[in-house]
Amino acid sequence: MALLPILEVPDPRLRQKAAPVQGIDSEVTALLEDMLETMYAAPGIGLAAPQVGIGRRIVVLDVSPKEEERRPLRLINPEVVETGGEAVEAEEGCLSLPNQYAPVKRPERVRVRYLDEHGQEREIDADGLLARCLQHEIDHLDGVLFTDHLSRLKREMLLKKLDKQRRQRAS
Ligand code: GNR
Ligand code: NI
Repeated sequence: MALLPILEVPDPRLRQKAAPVQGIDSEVTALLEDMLETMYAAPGIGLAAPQVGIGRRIVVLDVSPKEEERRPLRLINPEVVETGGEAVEAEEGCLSLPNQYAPVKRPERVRVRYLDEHGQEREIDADGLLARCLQHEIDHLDGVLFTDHLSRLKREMLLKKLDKQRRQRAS
């Protein structure tokens, strides 16, 4: 197991479209475990492979509120196959934009199809935080960040705050 460095904006690797996983070998299963360890340590509720510099369609996620009751999800080649409900707005953050939060409007429900770590095809029907996190992570696989869903003004304000925070930490 290993902690992986998390890339932050404006790293261009966060903007590349990730490639589908062809076969689930020991390299992929080791990466899933390293990503989970990295996500829990951050701490975060999701992590996509491009955030650790790997351009593959791999996501880990755990939205369970209690540290003692971990519910890790390992998703390979995940895709949203259906959305439902209303578009709902809720606060998002991202480990690649540390300490920056903004409300994002997304469909309330999603059905996601993916391969599990054994290569078995599965589907999840999600709402609430899980639905939001799944959409946020699948966006990362396409080089999309939550700030892309904001108005230009809100995005620029958020990026300015990130910049200011970095300059303050540096001095
Ligand atoms: O830890 C995270 N929290 C979060 C909160 C609301 C919506 C999405 C997320 S995902 C984020 C971790 C992360 O950056 N995943 O890509
Ligand atoms: Ni993120």
